[in-house]
Amino acid sequence: SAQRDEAQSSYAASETAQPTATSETDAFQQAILAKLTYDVGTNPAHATDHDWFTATALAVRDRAMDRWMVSKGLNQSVHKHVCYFSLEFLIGRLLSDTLNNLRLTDCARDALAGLGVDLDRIRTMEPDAALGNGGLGRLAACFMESMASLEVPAYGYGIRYEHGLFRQGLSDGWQQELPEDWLVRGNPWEFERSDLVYQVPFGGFVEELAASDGPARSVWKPAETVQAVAFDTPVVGWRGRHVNTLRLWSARAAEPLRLDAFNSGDHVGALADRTRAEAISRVLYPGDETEAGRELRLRQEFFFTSASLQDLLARHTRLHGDLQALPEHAAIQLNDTHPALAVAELMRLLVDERHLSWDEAWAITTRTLNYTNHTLMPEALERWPVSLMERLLPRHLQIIYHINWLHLEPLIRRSADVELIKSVSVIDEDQGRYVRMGHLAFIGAHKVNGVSALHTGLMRQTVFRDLNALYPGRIVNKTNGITFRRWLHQANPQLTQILTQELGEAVLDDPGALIRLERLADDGAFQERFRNQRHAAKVNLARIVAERTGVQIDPNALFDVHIKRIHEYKRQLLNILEAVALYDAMRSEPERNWVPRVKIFAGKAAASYHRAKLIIKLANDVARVINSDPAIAGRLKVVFLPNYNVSLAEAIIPAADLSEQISTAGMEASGTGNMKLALNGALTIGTLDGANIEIRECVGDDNIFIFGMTAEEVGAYHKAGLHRDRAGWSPRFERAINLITAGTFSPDDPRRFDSLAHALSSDDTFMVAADFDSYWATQRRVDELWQDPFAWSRASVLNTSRVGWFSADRTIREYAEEIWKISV
Ligand code: T68
Repeated sequence: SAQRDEAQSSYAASETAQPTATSETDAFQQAILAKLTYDVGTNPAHATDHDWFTATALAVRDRAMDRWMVSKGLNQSVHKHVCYFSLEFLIGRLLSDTLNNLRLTDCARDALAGLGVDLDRIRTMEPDAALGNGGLGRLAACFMESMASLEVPAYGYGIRYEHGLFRQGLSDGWQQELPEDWLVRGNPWEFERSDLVYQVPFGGFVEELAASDGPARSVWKPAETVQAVAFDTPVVGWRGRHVNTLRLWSARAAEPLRLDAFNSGDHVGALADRTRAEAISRVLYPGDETEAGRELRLRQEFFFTSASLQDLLARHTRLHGDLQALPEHAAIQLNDTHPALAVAELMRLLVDERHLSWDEAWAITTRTLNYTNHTLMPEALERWPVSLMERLLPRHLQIIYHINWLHLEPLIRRSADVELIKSVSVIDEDQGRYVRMGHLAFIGAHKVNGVSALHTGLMRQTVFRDLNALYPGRIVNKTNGITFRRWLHQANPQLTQILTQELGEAVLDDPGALIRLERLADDGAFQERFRNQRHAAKVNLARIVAERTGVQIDPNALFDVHIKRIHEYKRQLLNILEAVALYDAMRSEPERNWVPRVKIFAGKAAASYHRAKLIIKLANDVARVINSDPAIAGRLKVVFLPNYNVSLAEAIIPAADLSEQISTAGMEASGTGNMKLALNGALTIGTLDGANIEIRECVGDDNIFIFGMTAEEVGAYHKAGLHRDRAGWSPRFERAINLITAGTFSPDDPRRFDSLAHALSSDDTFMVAADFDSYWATQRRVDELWQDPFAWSRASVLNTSRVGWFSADRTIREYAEEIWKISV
């Protein structure tokens, strides 16, 4: 009822409000009110903030519809379109994004204000669409926005998970995974296409049918069929010029229930088949610690791959007829190997269902598919047990074997080295038999790409070395990018305002214009505006930190930010150890002129990744002790912000002074947070890894803090076995470890972190000890620069001005030109 009172008084306010400024605002206000009444079914007197959000989203969505229809027509008639296959789309909220791209933000703000409603408040009512884990899923979302903005005709294909990435709670500093429920209050952006349904078969067996007039035909007799129902979301490009479609599949059982069982009293069992079918689109990334979990994951992969390919073929047949022309009309991009079954499924659809010859089908498949690799870490390369694939997808296993045979046969014929044959085979037979999905994708693709220059080079030298020699030129680099519309214009309106004032509106359309900011880097007055804007963002973040953690932080301190998934290779542990060492140093030399610093961590650990969860607990334990120690007088604070997501990132990034990009060299394929932070004026402290290397090339050596071993040195270190030797530990590092193992931060359980310390001394795979001293020394250089506000601001401005190249628009243009052969 409090809410109702608030709404009522808002309504009263609206009656006395000034007449709105323009007829556009007026019209928009009427549209919102109409949505509130006719679609939400309430009125201003009773509307909750969420009701207002829904009404506003629906009114905004209407403004994109005409363009969507035009774009769809265009997408279907033009020469070629992209199908971006991704098991993840980490979208976040859409209201601000859509308003911004339609240039309707001010109009909506005024229209709502006239009704006594605050746009900034109701936009927080929208739940994040968290249909992804991290960088890979966010990249897909940035690419979708960028393709729409560049008017590249595209469909995104994925799964409409009912539950996205878990919500992270903290209980006494331990991560808790809580279910996420983004759809419970409805989703105003999507359109259910109840009659756009495909049948996705599973299991059963393959029958070989002898044909009188040719070779035998294979007929798959599946045991089970699941329906894929399409849900479409319009993806509005910059200035609303083009609108693409994100098509997500929801799983539905062929039969809603077994009525006979239900009527005979088995109310639960009657729904068992339905539950099993619908499990496919129930959750993002089902736990893969159990056999059942792994099987569900494979079912998800096949489900969305098959439905998407069927949809593409149906569209192509309807519009163009001739299947041979598919590669001229569509380019499929496989986002990692999760949709790699597309190689076998497209072959099956073309050969078994459309009766093309193998060779014709193979030519179409390999000219249509492309594959993006996002990791070279052996444990992250997807492999499926042959036995599981045989049970779930018997026909696909046959096709994969045949593909592999045709691929290996020339090598066998010329008596190639056995080791070579083993290394390029799609089947890994070293210990048990597995299908290597990366190899399958590689062989079935026209182009294979890495996501940064270093990563692509390592692809050629390591995992895909022999395949690269067999198929020279297939591997290309496409360094990642981010959409500036979300990560600058919308996440940081204050900075954007400064940019447009100085560089003109053109900077909104062309990130290349940012470089003209360089001339202001040394301008004291400009620097002050730049700093003021940053200060405001820091005050805002300090408020969020206080609300969510109870910790008070000083916006004048250096905000040192480490935000990303928690993973050993990303080395949050290295950062925490530096905090411990700094704390130790501050206590022993309290009189020194220490730079006030706030270390801000945020990120989720995989539910089954116990060591990563222990690192979260360590961060929280260290934070508690440091934050409450009067001896250091608040000069160091450590905070762990729970439930990191896209929306929280939008608040943290504009407020970051220092960006932690400290992965073990050679392990982070690219990183994209590094780009977002640099764009918003943070200085990077980082290793020569992933896109950090290219960021350094753009911003210049003097405006980035590089430390640690190179990828090559890490390789040599491993080879020499030095990571198993604690002899080289520095006294400072040793002291930091000893403080932790002495229970300084965990008096309730002094042994809590022994396993972490032990791992560092017996097998420091991630080079935490080896890189520590260099990291420490570099952090002290950071302190030094911070004490010179002019020099720091100069470097900060230069970061913003020099990273225009990392726009996803540049990346998408490169994909379009070199991989998709689509003119932009
Ligand atoms: C990330 N990968 C890379 N994977 O780690 C990062 N994996 O360097 C890169 O910038 C980014 O991709 C974009 O290219 C991931 O995010 C996953 O999220 C993932 C999910 C499921 C299975 C395996």
